[in-house]
Amino acid sequence: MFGSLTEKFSELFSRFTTSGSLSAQSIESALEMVKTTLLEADVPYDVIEHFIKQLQADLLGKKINAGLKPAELVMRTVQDRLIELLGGKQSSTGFSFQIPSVILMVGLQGSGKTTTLAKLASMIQKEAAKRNKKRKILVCSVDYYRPAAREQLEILAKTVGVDYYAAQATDPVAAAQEAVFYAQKNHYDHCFIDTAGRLHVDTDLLEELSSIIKRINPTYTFLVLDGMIGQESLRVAQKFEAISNATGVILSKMDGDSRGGAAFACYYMVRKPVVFMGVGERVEDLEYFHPERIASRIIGLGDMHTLIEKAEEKIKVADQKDLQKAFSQGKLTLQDFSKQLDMMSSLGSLSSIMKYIPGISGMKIDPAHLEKGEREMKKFKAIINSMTPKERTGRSTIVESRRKRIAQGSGTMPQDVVLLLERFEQSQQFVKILKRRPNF
Ligand SMILES: Nc1nc2c(ncn2[C@@H]2O[C@H](COP(=O)(O)OP(=O)(O)O)[C@@H](O)[C@H]2O)c(=O)[nH]1
Ligand SMILES: [Mg+2]
Repeated sequence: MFGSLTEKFSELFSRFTTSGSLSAQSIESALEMVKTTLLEADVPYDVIEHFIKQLQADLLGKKINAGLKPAELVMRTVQDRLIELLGGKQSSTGFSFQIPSVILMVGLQGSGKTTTLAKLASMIQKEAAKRNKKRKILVCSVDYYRPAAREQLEILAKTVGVDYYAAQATDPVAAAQEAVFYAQKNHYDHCFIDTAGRLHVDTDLLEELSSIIKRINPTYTFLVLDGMIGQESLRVAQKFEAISNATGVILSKMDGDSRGGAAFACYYMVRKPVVFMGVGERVEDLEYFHPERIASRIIGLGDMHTLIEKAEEKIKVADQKDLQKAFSQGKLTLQDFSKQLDMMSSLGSLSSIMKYIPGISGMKIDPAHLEKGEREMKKFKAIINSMTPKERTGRSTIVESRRKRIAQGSGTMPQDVVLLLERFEQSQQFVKILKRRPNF
């Protein structure tokens, strides 16, 4: 996501570790590098100027104190200024939607409004479920320009389990009004309105949106911007912002090739915080945009907070408990080992987990290595599945002839079975060591 930015920033800090001093000259050359990095990430020039000037003033005025190495000082300064640029420190609980509320999605065609709407609805439900609550959600599309647009939302509504409202009116303003009335009458907690976009911002579109906003007076208006198109999306945002007084921005498509420029400059250019970001096509691919965590990711410090949250969400409590039991008893079976592998893969591919881990996020890792790791995990799963329950729980030893049979049964080679058993052995050792640690 912020791959190349992270890589460059990590490189920048490592320079200071080796040189060990913080002279005016070393600061100058470091800032030059920051500038190039940001230009490559498609950050608008005036945002870069502003950022560099701030860093310059901060760094040149600073004295090295005994406790802090130059690299750490530079890193902290960049981190502080970056957090500020991305929208400042915010509450760590993320965004909470008031009840009842009307939520309007605006943006260009293809920016991701409809998909993001479904993601938000799903997120609201999940957050409520964590507190044993249920939310009544209605969604409605007033896109009368693309024939399939409303159908797309209807299908997504089914997928996430919320109600879809098909308006009688075919005029977008009247249809939006109708949906909001229906939601009020039927006591919905949240009513989402999806609007039509255009390929470019034109007066027709802006007038239509203004009329909708005047008529329904939404509680929240989210401006959805395509994170992949960098600077261009920011110009679009400025035009939308003039009419919509949006609550905030949602950057979509921050997975893939996004160079991060839009995320970097959005708050400065549009004066609206980025609240969420889309990181994939599935309904669960939505994350809060915490400036502190994003700054941390960009400068290569990773984002353990988000990784832990993902883990909590994706891994079944029962599985967590089983493993905890295995750990506390200091005994791990192949069955548990297989569960661990499942947990890893439920979090995503190795490369997608990596970016959250401090120190690794900025590193260039050979994709071939990662692929090998993923292939190995799949093989291990298949091998464990081909074992008998007794073998899986360690009640019978796996002799050579069984190794061959297991390999055949799982479509692997006998040496793969040996490798798995070795890895498992290491894991067992690890669990024993953990058990010896107090407070575990
Ligand atoms: N990779 C990726 N694709 C996305 C994301 N958000 C939306 N898309 C895709 O972008 C395309 C346009 O999305 P859509 O919601 O229909 O845009 P709309 O015209 O603004 O309603 C669809 O193919 C989506 O699957 C995202 O966060 N990541
Ligand atoms: Mg749409």
